[in-house]
Amino acid sequence: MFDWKQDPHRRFNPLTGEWVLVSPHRTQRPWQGQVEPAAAPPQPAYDPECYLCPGNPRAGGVRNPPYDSTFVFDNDFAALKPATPPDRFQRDGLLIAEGEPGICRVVCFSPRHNLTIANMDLPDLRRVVDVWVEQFADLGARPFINYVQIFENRGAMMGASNPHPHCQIWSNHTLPNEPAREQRAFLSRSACLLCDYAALERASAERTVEENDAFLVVVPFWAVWPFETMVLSKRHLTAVDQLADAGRTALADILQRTTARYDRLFGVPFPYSMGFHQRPTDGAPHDEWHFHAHFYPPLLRSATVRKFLVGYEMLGSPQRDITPEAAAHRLRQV
Ligand code: H2U
Ligand code: ZN
Repeated sequence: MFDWKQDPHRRFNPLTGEWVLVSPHRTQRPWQGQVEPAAAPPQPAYDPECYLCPGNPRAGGVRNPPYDSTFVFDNDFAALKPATPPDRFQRDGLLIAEGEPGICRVVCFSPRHNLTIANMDLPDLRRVVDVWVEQFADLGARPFINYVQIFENRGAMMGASNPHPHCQIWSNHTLPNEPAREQRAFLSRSACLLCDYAALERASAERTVEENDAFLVVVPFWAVWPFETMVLSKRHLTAVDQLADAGRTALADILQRTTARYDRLFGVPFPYSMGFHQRPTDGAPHDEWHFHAHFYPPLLRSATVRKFLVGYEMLGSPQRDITPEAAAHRLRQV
């Protein structure tokens, strides 16, 4: 058997059917542990220039209400529009296109410009979870919406346009690529893939980062990004709407503890893209789905050293140096 801590090996991602190359020998150099200064200056609680702050004008002249908790609005630059006809074009099986109707929204987590998930009050973050449930129900109930993707881009490094705490929701007619691949994986097994995976991770704890009554956070065995994590519901729930009162608070709690850990890792507000994967809203029960979230943070060695998926990774397979076990260990230590 190869040496997990020395030998190059590849690991299989059963959710996507893809392999990741792990080259642990490349991390032999000792960890320096340097903490570099934060890239972004501290933010004020209210920014008159921010298009998400209460009472401020947005693009197109709409003015935000003086909201004091959460605030949801239709994206002024929506990537999807509800009235698009879902027509299909096809030529010789090679040129294929489909009209894609949908709705895009923005959710402000708080009126305060300078908060993040990590430092919001737990009851306020719990309110955000309630909004996710409401939006999943509202958007998912529309006949032309079959998938609701809730996601957060945080930090300029991940393309977030604004530090004001917010997420986006894109909901549309067809299943996007990533959930479609996961759905194929869920359907290919008789037992739930992520119930089984969570049981394996709980038994070893090697890759565990956080845990509460309802959720487990691990650096997945097949993680591509250095400090990628997956938030798994311990019970088999198909979507956020199946969380009862305590479960919703537990979700807020686990997201808070995970992002706070990220922030402590390099002493900066940690950039990431995160989002939930859950059952499609096409009306079928989709009992195969297991509710979970993915955190994809780009940072590798410090606040300013990020990982790029380039070269071999674009043309061959993704690759990582630090093992998922070592990454989980580091995250547990901070
Ligand atoms: P990101 O920070 O993840 O880019 O999200 C901000 C979204 O806000 C983005 O999708 C929208 C952008 O289209 N937006 C508005 O809807 N109105 C505005 O006035 C500016 C930005
Ligand atoms: Zn703001």
